[in-house]
Amino acid sequence: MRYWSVLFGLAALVCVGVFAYSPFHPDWWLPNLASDPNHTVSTFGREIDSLYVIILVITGVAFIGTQIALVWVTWKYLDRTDAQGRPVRPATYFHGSQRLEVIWTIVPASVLVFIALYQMGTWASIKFRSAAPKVRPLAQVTARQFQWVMTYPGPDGKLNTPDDLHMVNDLHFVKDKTALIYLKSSDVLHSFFLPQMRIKQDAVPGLSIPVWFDSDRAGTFDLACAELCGWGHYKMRGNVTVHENQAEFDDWMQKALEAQNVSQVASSGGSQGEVNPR
Ligand SMILES: [Cu+2]
Repeated sequence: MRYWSVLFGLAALVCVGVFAYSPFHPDWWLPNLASDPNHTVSTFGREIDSLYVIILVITGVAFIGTQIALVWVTWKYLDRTDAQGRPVRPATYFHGSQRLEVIWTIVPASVLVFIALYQMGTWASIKFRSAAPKVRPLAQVTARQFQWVMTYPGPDGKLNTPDDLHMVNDLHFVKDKTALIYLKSSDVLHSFFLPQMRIKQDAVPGLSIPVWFDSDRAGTFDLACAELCGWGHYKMRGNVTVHENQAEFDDWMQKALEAQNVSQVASSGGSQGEVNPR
């Protein structure tokens, strides 16, 4: 029976078929806006996507090549016996092939070196501190079990002053402007993940890590924690709002500050020290 070669062949065909179909189905491909599924909103995202596609093509060619070899070998060298139950083609034993060993070491090694060198520029512009944009920080984001605490500088433009705005799981920034945050963790490792912007950065206790990103579309996006950080890991889902322009952002900030001040007055028992009769 050539059962195994048929099975391996079919499995490989299904895999290749699924991959070929995925780019045409928004939910199966890389996360983008539902209204514009073929557009990646962030500058780095487009670079990351092209790297991803290059790696996918390399691994795809290797996958198809090895699957064809596997199916062909299992098909051709089927274990057959004659009427007396003896093998038609006795097995031969040999001690490897030095030439093959050298080839299949050098080829993957050169591919890996190529990928390592090719992605260096992108990596540097996304992750190196020296590449961090010289802009006013948008916020400080502190991860903790199990939420994102966002602290925005208030009207004085400085962080860690009494007029700061504190939000939970709610990130806001402006379209076409690079947003710079400082990422912290107050307990364990978390990972700040903006899928549509293709940004992922670990939040490490004791470190304040600059993270920057942008979007050329306004709208609402996702924030997730990409590091299993405890039982409530799934709760660390946040909302990202990209505002159309600075005025819209300022408007939101103004309203949020007012709401925060109202709740502060209420929790301190009113401005005259009256206690809410509840
Ligand atoms: Cu987490």
